[in-house]
Amino acid sequence: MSEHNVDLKPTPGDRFTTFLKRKDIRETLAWAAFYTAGFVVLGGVFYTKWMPTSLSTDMKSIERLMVIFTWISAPVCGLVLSIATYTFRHGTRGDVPPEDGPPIRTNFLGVASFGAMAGILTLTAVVYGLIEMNSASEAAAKDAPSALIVEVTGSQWVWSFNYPAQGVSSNELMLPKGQPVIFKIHSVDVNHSFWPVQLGIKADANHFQTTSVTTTPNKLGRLDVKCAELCGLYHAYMETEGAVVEPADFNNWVTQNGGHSA
Ligand SMILES: [Cu+2]
Repeated sequence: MSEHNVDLKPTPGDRFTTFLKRKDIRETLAWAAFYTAGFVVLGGVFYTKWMPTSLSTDMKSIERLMVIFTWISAPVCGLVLSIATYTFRHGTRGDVPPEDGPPIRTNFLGVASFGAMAGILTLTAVVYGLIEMNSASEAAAKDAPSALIVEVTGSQWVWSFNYPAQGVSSNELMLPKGQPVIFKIHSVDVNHSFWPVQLGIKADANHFQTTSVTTTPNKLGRLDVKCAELCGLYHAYMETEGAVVEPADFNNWVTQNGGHSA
């Protein structure tokens, strides 16, 4: 009877249990849990604190997206870092390298579970991104009739803004709170990228085509406008400021700059 038992091959479950009992695997998994937890906390608690102030719902949804993507990538990053940490702590030093371990690419369970995990995480990211994008463009279409039009021109290395309905041009981006705004963006030379940081939007500024992007500022505050496309020697200095202000203050600004309230 006992001889029979000895001859039985271990089931996949048995092999997995033995695998989990190994000292190196336990240490690696402990490190993986530690790093994963670290990235989950980092993404959920600190990222949003370090990000610029949010002055629109688009910026809020970008923040949420960053947090969710950080959480999705946390276990992958945790696993890679844990293997690196284990190797670093126990790696052999000296002239004679240790013998290779068994190859992981022939381990069906290992390859299948890694593939499935990567697939599920990537699909989650893609689907979530598409849903966010769709709801943003739905909102843009709904807001279009009441929107303020701002023509944005990128040139080496200055941003300029034209408000056609108000008859005002400026190098600072002034926006009234609560009104949807459509940016019509183009470049007079090379490719730039229009990035009003606190609004959570970014769009290419090209020479031969006008791109447009829509958002609604929902909070008062300072705006930083930067170029997000490497566009030459002074690319890093291609920035200007602006503000989201009360509608009455916006109208005053328009009149002070020789325009008329639309
Ligand atoms: Cu630029």
